[in-house]
Amino acid sequence: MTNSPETKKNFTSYRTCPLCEATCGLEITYKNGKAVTVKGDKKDVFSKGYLCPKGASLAHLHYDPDRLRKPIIRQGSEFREVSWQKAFEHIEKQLLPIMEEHGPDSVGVYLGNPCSHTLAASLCLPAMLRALNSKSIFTSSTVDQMPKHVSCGLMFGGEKTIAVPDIDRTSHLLILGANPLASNGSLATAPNFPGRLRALKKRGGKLIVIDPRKTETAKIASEYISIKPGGDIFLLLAMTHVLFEENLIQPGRLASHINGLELIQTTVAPFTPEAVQNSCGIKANVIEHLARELAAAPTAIVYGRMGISTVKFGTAANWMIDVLNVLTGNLDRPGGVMFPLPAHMPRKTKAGGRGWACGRWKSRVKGLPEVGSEFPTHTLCDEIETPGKGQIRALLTVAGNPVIGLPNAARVDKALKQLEFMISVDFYLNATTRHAHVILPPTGPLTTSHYDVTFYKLAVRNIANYSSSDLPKPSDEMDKWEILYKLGLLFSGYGSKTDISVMDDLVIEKAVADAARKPDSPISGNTDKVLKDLKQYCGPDRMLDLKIRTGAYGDGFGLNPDGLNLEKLKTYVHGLDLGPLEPQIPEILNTPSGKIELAPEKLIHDIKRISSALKKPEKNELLLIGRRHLRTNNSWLANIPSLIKGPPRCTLQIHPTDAKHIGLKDGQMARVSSDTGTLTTPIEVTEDLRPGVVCFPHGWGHDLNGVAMRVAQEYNGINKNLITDESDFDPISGNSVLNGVPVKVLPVSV
Ligand SMILES: Nc1nc2c(c(=O)[nH]1)N[C@H]1C(S)=C(S)[C@@H](COP(=O)(O)OP(=O)(O)OC[C@H]3O[C@@H](n4cnc5c(=O)[nH]c(N)nc54)[C@H](O)[C@@H]3O)O[C@H]1N2
Ligand SMILES: Nc1nc2c(c(=O)[nH]1)N[C@H]1C(S)=C(S)[C@@H](COP(=O)(O)OP(=O)(O)OC[C@H]3O[C@@H](n4cnc5c(=O)[nH]c(N)nc54)[C@H](O)[C@@H]3O)O[C@H]1N2
Ligand code: SF4
Ligand SMILES: [Mo]
Repeated sequence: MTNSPETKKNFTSYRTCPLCEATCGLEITYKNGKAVTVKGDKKDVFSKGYLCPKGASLAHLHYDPDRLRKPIIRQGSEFREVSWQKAFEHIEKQLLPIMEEHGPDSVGVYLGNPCSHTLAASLCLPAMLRALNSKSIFTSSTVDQMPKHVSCGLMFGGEKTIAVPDIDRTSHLLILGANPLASNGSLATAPNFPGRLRALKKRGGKLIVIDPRKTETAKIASEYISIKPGGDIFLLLAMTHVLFEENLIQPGRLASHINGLELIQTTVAPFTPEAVQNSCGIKANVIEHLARELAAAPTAIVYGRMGISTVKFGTAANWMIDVLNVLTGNLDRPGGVMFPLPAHMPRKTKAGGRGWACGRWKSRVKGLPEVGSEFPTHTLCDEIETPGKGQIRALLTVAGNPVIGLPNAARVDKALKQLEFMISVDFYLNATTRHAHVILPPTGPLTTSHYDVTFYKLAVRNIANYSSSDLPKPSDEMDKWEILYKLGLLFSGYGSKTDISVMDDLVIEKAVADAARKPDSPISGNTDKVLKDLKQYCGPDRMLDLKIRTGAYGDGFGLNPDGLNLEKLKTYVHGLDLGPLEPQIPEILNTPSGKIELAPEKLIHDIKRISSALKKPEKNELLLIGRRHLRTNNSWLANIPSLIKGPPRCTLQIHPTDAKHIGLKDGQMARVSSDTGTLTTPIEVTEDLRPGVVCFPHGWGHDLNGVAMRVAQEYNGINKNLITDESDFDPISGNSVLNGVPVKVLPVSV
């Protein structure tokens, strides 16, 4: 059975699920040219048959009648279908004069989460952005994982040099603020994360979960420890303190590859377990026991995600997590946290490099530093609302729903309304895209090729798996890369009639030239032949072939005949297992010193802010945290009936003591308010929460005028970001605070 687009009607295909970070293999059966069943691919080298309800619904997404297939243009509040040519002509007519008159920065871009989940966006967005040349770039990273990029940038010299938990070989896993049983894992690509956690326990390992809520993951843990929202930085500093205090520092092989050990010791000195216990809500003796057990384990991992990133000290918490991994000798060793080496990247062969920098330019209105070549999303509205040179007058959103995903959503909604022009590359008419003047829908998930550029770089094994499109793309649909390149051509002044192949050729020529310039490149001096060899593909497939062939396992365009290329990879329909992760320090380090910078100045400087927070008197307030459900994907899978069914999930969870104190009973309606806004929601009383903490999911609130997602609109959910506060953020990364938001809860009658 091949995995290429089939002309026959009845067949089975094997492809990777693009919906979350886990990259599960799917087995899809087609009858009469239509996908009828989606199962887990038992032969998939990575997921081995596992799938979750979202993966099982992929065909529903593909055939969803509300999913847009053709471009639509808005006139007033009405959208009408137009041809692709008309849509691009419209953009040319409306957008180019804005760019010409006000400069490229007047066009803002918001890139949403699924941009990391498609081959086309991963490989073709950069060229489109280069063509636009705007500094007004925003992405969902600053309501998510930006703190991790910053801490890794500063410590290892690369924002994408992220060490992932080697969960299959560890004996001790300490999880802070992640709930992989619902999320399937993040910055840790591991299909069947739940199964891998159970296997860890079965082989005698220990799983500890630290979270303000006794989550699904906490419930299968060996030990669950409840923490105050935002308290992780104090806990982590104190654990490090204990390691020094009790002579438990044992970096092992890493000892000769680290800078800043003494500075870390003096930095953590004041953070004794006794000093922090009130601020993190964990007793001093428990903190000591956590540190001692971590140091004693033969192999161990400290791993944290959303719950430690979307808080006031998110960057510092991510930093201290890796400091703990280094000090216990667990960074870059099997069973600890390790750096993947995916097929589409070359192996770095020499320690050291240019390092990582941020703040190279500042935002116009608030003077906020650029981080990772983007500005924090919390300042997007400032840039749209504030007149002056460089004001954002037009916006392009690609696979994003900022009206639901960003804090102070009501302000975002209002700001988008005032734009002179807005384009959305998206296949739903949703809370955000209803503001667009043109929506350009990419083809569905079964008519496009796939390879996880982002997530194989974060996978707990080195894996490569390519999926061709299962079905031929209908002639009147466009793939995302084609849309992006067409926009790129428009931005470069080529005109709406110019063929996509013009941009495609320009992009591959640049990519080949760049690849040839890299140290140890297998193709230097050989670029003409390479370009000829790449001719069999176009778009992202061609980029991927180049990356794989010049990558760590590649054929080097003939230099290493047994090596990998896309053609070969295609024959591994169940994926290619390139083996367990291997140590890569020091070569992988890109810091100017060639060492791990344990104590970067920016982060040491942040200790002042942390110390003053430690000294602040406690307020008696309820703190709001978030939760994810296995059958959601942020805001956007809510139109799939099989994912939406069941008891209502959009409830405010509250501890019985707090409920009693407020006078609320299970099922009653409550009004939740913050400095930003108010929402009304049913209450769910549960002992799973820590007293003083309430919990509400994000991603809801589709029932807005103009949305065309019939299933989602009927669901009685409300947008949590009506009450989160865009002015609260971690200044180091610009990341928004979405967990630990102070709120008041009252019965609705009051
Ligand atoms: N089913 C499903 N899967 C998803 C998604 C989805 O929407 N639905 N979204 C995907 C995306 S975009 C992402 S980024 C990942 C996120 O992946 P995860 O981070 O694993 O997911 P969350 O459920 O947000 O887990 C965060 C946890 O942090 C806890 N928490 C809150 N505040 C604190 C705190 O101050 N300290 C500590 N220690 N814990 C805290 C919360 O209770 C929660 O259990 O999930 C991805 N997978
Ligand atoms: N309060 C609170 N807010 C949060 C979070 C939280 O935990 N709490 N989580 C945050 C996190 S981690 C994230 S990642 C963000 C997510 O926020 P966003 O990334 O802004 O939006 P999503 O809700 O993921 O919606 C994705 C959009 O992409 C479209 N889409 C899906 N697939 C494709 C595709 O292949 N191509 C194109 N062109 N479009 C596609 C969908 O129709 C939808 O409009 O939300 C953040 N917001
Ligand atoms: S866990 Fe993620 S990748 Fe696997 S089937 Fe579910 S949504 Fe798809
Ligand atoms: Mo995310």
